[in-house]
Amino acid sequence: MDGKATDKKIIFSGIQPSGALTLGSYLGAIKNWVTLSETYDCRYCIVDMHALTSRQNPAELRRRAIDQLAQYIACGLDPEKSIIFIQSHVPAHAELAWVLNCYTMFGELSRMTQFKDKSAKNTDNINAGLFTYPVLMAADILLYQTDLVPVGEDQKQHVEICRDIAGRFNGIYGDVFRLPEPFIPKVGARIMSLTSPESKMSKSDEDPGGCIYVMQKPDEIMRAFKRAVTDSGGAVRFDPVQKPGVSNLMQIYSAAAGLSFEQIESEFEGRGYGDFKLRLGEAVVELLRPIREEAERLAADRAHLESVYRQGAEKASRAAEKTLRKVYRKIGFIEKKDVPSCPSIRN
Ligand code: ATP
Ligand code: LTN
Repeated sequence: MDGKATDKKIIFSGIQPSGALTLGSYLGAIKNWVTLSETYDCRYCIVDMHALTSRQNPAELRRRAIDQLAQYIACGLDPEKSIIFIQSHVPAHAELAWVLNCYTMFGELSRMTQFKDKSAKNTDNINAGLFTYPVLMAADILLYQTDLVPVGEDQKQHVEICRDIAGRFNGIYGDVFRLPEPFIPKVGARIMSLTSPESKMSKSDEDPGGCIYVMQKPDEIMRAFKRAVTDSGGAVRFDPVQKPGVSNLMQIYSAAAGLSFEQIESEFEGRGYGDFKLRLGEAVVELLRPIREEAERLAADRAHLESVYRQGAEKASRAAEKTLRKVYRKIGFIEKKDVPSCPSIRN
């Protein structure tokens, strides 16, 4: 599991502990993580350093990171099979990010959609970290010689810039980094807000009614679906242009219940939106119930969670340091194995 101990493909992904996990991130990313972890060599990260790009309350950030760890496990990730860790525990991420900053162009970062969206929304805190966010993400991915990055559609551009940076670096120094591919689900890649289906369901959404959270209680989930925006005409039919609200709900139902759009259309033939929303709410409640219950149980066992993140950091560091050492050698840094202040893990 450390480095490239097997011939299995390497998977890396992460989520910021900047808010509660949403149904969007579950269906767009984590659900795939669980499936992939059965066959591949996976690293799943809680990217707390990325979360700093928006202002965080320190106590809340700490609590959310540990809760997110419990939720990863409750979703079906097994720390014995996958490396599960917290980004700030592995300093190689910050170190490689600095190096890669020097191989990333101002112009290409200026074109990133997420930077444009987030800086338009947070005009009082357009910090340099928000701008170089994709470089830290590239470091996350490249440190582990990752083959596949399971993410939602919105992160595709970040994986592309990561490939560009890696390709540029390899072009100068030879074959240092493996070029990763995004791995995006067919259904659930872009779940939209329940109240404004033109924008993505997002944990930083100002309207909490637009979001379903993994840890939300059944009655709140049912209420949120009941209030979800639908479209004119009463038919449950998949048509993202004419019927964006209903089509989004169908995406959720399809991903949650494992049904095709045709099966959903025929199930609700001649029935109204009310019936559909009720059934959808029940399906999502049943999907999330075991996750919520298991996460609550795990969150109470702090000692276990601590041992998971400690072991995760140790395994991740070993793999990450291997790549970082190679990078330092290539760019012309003097080996630090003889420098006493460097932790032993680095030697
Ligand atoms: P923020 O609002 O702070 O940007 P977010 O809710 O978009 O956060 P992220 O932490 O950025 O969530 O995303 C975690 C993972 O889940 C990413 O792989 C992302 O692509 C995926 N994801 C997030 N929201 C959705 C969504 N609505 N539909 C599908 N996938 C999603
Ligand atoms: N930018 C991602 C989070 C993220 C990530 C990563 C995803 C940070 N580093 C590495 C995949 C691989 C997001 O979800 N907003």
